[in-house]
Amino acid sequence: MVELCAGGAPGVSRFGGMVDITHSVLRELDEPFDLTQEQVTFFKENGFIKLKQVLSPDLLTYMDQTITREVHRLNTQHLPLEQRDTYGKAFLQIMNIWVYSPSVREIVFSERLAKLATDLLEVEGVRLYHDQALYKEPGGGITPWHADQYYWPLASDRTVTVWIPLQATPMELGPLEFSAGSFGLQTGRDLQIGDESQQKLQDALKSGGYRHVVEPFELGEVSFHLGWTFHRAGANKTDRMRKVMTMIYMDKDMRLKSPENQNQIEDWSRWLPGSLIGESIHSASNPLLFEY
Ligand SMILES: O=C(O)CCC(=O)C(=O)O
Repeated sequence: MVELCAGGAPGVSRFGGMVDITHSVLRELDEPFDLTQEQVTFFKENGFIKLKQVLSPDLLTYMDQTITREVHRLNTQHLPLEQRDTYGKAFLQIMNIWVYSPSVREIVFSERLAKLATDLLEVEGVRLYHDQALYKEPGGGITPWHADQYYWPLASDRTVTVWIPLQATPMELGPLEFSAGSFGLQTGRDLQIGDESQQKLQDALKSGGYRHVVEPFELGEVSFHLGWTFHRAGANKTDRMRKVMTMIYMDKDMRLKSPENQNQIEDWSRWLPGSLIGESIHSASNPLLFEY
């Protein structure tokens, strides 16, 4: 593995040559990664997609070091796992890290990933809703079934999350699982993450006949899922942390809708400050990350 050096200083590549690691990995963040028409169609039909070899091992090493440092610095959850509720056991959740760290900002502002989001949503461009690191601790519990958009006061369904595991993620580490095509299901859209959403949605998705996609993630593989696609994750049965970074994107012309629950009221003031109901969102908290 390449030795990483801070601030663009030279490092030693696996082939023994001197390379400017930081600059070359950061370049990859902005280089385009093109999709096939089949991949766009798959996403449209299933509401999620898993894409292999989107990020190189060297870039992931850099992202792991950069993001994990901030997760440890910003984490405020110190209760033992057994004293937390189901949501609290699922992961350490550190949100909008780009605001606190210029290095994380460069990662979150990746044009490669924002263009992928734009192409999958089939829109002209995307803004950031917020980022979040989701670190499932050793022995951490399941992430219950849910749809993210329950939390968001956003007027259209043109929203997508990129889920980026910072290591290869075998089954025992708790990879993200999807219910293919479930973005059309209306049942359960009013449920926040918890024991009730897990139980009710498990039954509803099973009786609706949706395919449950449960697979490991290779190193470099990422997934994208729509805001209304139901998803979950298994427990972390290992003694290692499951490290994941996510970014939530929305159509660049997204409008704010009237909030429909308390969580949406809180998200409005937290992630969409100054935005007005019925108007398009363009605050400094929601930067435009890619546009054709
Ligand atoms: O990482 C997890 O366990 C859950 C992720 C998730 O729900 C999401 O990214 O929307």
